Amino acid sequence: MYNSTLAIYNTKSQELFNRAKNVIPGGVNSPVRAFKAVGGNPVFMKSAKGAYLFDVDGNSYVDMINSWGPMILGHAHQEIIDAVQDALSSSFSFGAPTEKEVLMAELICKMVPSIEKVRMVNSGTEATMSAIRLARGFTGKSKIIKFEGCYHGHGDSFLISAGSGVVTMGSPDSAGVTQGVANDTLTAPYNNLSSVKQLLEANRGNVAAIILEPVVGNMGCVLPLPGFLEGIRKLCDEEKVVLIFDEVMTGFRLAKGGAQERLNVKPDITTLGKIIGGGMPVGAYGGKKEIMDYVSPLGPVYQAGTLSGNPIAMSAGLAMLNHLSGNPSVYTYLDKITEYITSGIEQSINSLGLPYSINQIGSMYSLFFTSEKVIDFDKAKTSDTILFGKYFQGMLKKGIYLAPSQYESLFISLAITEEIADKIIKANHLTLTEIQ
Ligand code: HOZ
Repeated sequence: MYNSTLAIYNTKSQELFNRAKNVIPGGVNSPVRAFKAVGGNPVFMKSAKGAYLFDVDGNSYVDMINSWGPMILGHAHQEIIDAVQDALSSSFSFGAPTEKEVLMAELICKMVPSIEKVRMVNSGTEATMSAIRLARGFTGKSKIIKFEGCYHGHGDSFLISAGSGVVTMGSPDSAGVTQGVANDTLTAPYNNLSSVKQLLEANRGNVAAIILEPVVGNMGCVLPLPGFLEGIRKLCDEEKVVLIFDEVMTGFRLAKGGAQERLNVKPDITTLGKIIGGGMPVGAYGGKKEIMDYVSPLGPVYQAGTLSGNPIAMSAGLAMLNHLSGNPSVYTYLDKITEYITSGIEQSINSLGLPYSINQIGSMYSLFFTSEKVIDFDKAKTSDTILFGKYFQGMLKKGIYLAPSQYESLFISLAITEEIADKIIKANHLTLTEIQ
């Protein structure tokens, strides 16, 4: 049977990682998974159910990342399995329109009212790349403003002062991005309205879009200060700039209608991913009709995809969104259980007199190894990442699987019961005691 007493070294995971390194760059298909920021070797997973991950060596872990967000109901939820199984025998892809795509678009527009029309794509990266092309096509302007430490996938335009894996790997400005592309990306510190004003003034008439995570998950979890999102909305209206909320992480997670519903600020375009696919590779971008009608075949902005609207992915996503829209108590529970966990951790921090801080909203949170209040990228970077690595390893040994980087948010799922939350709090307390 599975156990939580880990034999992390000389394991099947180690063996697989060694083989993987010969044939996959860094042994992984997404950089943060290589554990470079936390030491040790990645754990190779075999299966997952509910709140638990099971690795190839027979160890179990409470999952605190949930596939970086999508598994909000917990793993292998029966409603998603049934929907996918039901779809399988009707073929995996048509490259032609289906009813499920219509149902999906109708449901998204209902759940996120700022979206009047939506286009399905295959990942969050595709959604953000397409959204800025659309904003440029719609406005006829070329520059965009993004925020330091925000991450919008790996499109060239976004790999400037980027968070997530790029900062984890120490290269927030990626090699391979041309100077021309970099020149069109302006950056401002998050939560700093006056620097956005300055950028708009200095580039008047040239800024097509401002893109941001309304709640950041990619420099760890960072919340907008009161008035920040409202201020950005007002500036966009005054300067005729398209406001894009990247809700790939927060969409359907912080509320049925995402961060924009919870924080009551509406963007012109929203990008979505993760939860929208129920665990399958799906993304979407949508917004005001007048903007979305610029997308081909109606308008001049080209964007296409062989697997876009894939029937299996639509089935998984529809089951997920139907569950969330039909059960509003999901969000009350997620808020309550996450607050229970973070207040337990806070108690440990206070009782041990440690200089750490926690940011939390809904079912997203981060424990930062710094005494600074983390409101932007500079503050996030004051965290002691060596200590974070020890914390990560300590938690892993106790059967708790965290994001292997200080610069990522944790995502709590509905499968976390109070009993499991107590286990997480206890492991935190023991680990924080050990690593001092
Ligand atoms: N950079 C991604 C999360 N912000 C990591 C995705 C992954 O490794 O699966």
